[in-house]
Amino acid sequence: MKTIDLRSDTVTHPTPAMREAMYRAEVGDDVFGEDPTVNRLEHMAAERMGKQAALFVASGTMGNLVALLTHCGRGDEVILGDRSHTFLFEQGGMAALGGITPRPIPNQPDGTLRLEDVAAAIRPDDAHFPRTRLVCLENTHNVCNGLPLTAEYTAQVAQVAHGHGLRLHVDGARILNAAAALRVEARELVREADSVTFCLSKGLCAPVGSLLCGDAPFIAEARRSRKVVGGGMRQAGILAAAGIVALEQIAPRLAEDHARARRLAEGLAQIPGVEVGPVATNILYFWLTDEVSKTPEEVVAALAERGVRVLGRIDGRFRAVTHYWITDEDVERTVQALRQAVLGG
Ligand code: TLP
Repeated sequence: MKTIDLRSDTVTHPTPAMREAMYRAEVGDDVFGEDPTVNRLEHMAAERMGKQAALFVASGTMGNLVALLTHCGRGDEVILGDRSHTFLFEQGGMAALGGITPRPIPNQPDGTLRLEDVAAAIRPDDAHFPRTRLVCLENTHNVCNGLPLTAEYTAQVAQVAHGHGLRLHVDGARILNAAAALRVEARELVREADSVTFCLSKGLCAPVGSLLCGDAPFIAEARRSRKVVGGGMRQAGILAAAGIVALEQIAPRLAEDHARARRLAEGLAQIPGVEVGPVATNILYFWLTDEVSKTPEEVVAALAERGVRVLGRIDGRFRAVTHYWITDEDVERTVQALRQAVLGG
């Protein structure tokens, strides 16, 4: 029986076309800037995000960290959402490694930050305070139901940030999902942002890698920051080759994952005792009402016995993420499995 792994889109394995491209990749030493496949991927990524340049990094976490290290100096402060991945799930790397203070402000249920909250959090010039340097947004917003932020909203945040001499970074780990859901080009979503990270190794199926994009001087500086955190990779074209296939072949089909997430949500919502959050991309959250006597751990275990894996520990909610390897039949099987897990039988 196939295991239906909905814990994350990070579980995706590379496609046969990716493995073939990796096998054939032309490589060189990327620390010397001589890996033609990395150079091609960086060029494609910059073009896609409408920025001058891009930098291939090992992970989304590294992309965000390198961005923050490049935008900020020691003692500077960053305004970001209190439910953002960078604040919650990146080990406070900005503080640990960069001496940068996070200034979390409330994420609204749709993943946005209120413009007035952003403006109010910006520090005045006073020797008592750190200097506010940067605002971060997350698109799609992982914990906030995988919802996409619009181009208009991001431009408004950029206006507030730039109006105060700050810069704007977007953690766009899943920005191509946002673009597919909103039916716009990704570059529109980050037009006013100073930098954006996006990931190849989530819904795009590549085995490893993310890209940090921005203007050429910023990326030149980011290249230094990447090196100091040990991210200078050598014949990284082996990895970049899979990323090129991801952009060419997988990015155009992300809407299929979104349609399956919607169908999954509709099916799960039919089960008595199960409630489902809003779904706009490939991430969906569901939870159990009080009338269900089973604990979340029991439900996760009962699903696992039926070959279905979900995450069950995000604010008491379960998370299911659709991706390239999830079929229509898997969606049906998951609905049946949850029905049995919750209702018994
Ligand atoms: N998210 C992972 C887990 O860490 C939670 C997942 O399964 O969703 N930004 C966002 C918005 C992310 O969702 C993630 C990973 C990252 C950054 C970090 O990317 P990696 O795992 O490549 O360091």
